[in-house]
Amino acid sequence: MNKYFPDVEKQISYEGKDSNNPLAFKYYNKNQKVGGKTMGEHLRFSVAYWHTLMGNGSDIFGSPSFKREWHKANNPIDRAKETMEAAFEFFQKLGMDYYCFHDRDIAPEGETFSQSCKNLETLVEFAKALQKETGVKLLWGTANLFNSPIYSQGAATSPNAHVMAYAAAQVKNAIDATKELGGENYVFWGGREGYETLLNTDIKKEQEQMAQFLHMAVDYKKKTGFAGQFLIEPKPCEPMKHQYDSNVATTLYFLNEYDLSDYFKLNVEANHATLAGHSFEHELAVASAAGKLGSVDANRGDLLLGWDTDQFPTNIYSTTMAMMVILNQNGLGKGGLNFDAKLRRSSTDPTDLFYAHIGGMDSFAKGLLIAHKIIEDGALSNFIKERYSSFQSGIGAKIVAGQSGLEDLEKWVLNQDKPLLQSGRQEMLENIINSYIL
Ligand code: XLS
Ligand code: NI
Ligand code: NI
Repeated sequence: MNKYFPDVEKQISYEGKDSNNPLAFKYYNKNQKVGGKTMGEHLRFSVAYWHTLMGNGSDIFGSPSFKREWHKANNPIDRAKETMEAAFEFFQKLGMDYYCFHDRDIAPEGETFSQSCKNLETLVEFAKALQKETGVKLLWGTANLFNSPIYSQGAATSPNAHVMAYAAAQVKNAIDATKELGGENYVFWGGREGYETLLNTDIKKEQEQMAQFLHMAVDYKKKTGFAGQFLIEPKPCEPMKHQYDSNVATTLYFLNEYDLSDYFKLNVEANHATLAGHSFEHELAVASAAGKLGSVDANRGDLLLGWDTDQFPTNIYSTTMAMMVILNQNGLGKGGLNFDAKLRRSSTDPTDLFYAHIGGMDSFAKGLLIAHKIIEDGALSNFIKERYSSFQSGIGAKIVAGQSGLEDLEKWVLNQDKPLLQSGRQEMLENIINSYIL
């Protein structure tokens, strides 16, 4: 396929860090072994269909600015098919193994619900053939439950039962589409599941609805034998003021509270972490500590802008910290690193999509190499182990074993001198990290 990206003639290749070819990888060398796995297996990169294929450069103040041959056909089905052809040409030229979509990205909404379902079926068939031809796979599918005006007061958490039912029917079809295409995961992102004002909202009722909605999805997954992993993607706000899955810890609590924990993992997005007032690595680490880090939406925000700018990741410090969490939990399993990221409105050419993804992939590849070395050398883990070593023997071991209560501890303390505190050595450790990065 060579139609929509004529400026990129052949597949992007790895040329090493001294190359000055802007259309080559400097660090991402797919088959290079890092520890026991190849870079490709570690990183499992994915293209986000909505930004990369559907993005047109418009924002709330401005009209479309991108030139896209695949957006030109008048008939919506023809346009969707051409967009998908462009997608697979892009995936192949980039050497990308995975992609992700919303139902309404790949197939246009019809006049009626049943027409929308038919459109989706048509495009799923089309995608299936292209996946077979190219070997590109679906990392995850999802339903767009935020664009249509009917969802303006929530989808699963709408005050209107008909709307909740409509969202459920849409999710059923999106799960079917994901299953048909061999999707390895299915994502729930609740952009409209939240509220604007307490004056018209029953929080408890809405959260119960959301739980019930997710239980219905779990039942359907069991019934149909869909083997993909269900993922929830937390975000604190935007488009709603308060979103129920506001960060990792809140989402973990919600899953436990409503007996959903066994069926879900989390899809952690960098820019959602920072919007929640956390760092990307904090959210990854909290999810990982609970055994629930399933996949990642790899992007970055801008700390000077208070919204989801969805920029391509370029910060090596951040990718290093992220890859340390991922390597320490032995990878993402079925998950991957999905570039939920978009070009700036002024980056108007299709070739800019290549520069953006190459930069993101190289940043994570470099982060992987650095994180692997830090872990292999025990540069942090030895220090951390030593820092908690007082729990390995004596009174510490007794506490861990649950063998002492408050009274025993008081008795023990009364016979001791004051505790001796050791330095946390933060600055020294920061220097160590820099010595690996620089
Ligand atoms: C929006 C979300 C969205 C999800 C998929 O902020 O990141 O794109 O990843 O619905
Ligand atoms: Ni996302
Ligand atoms: Ni986002």
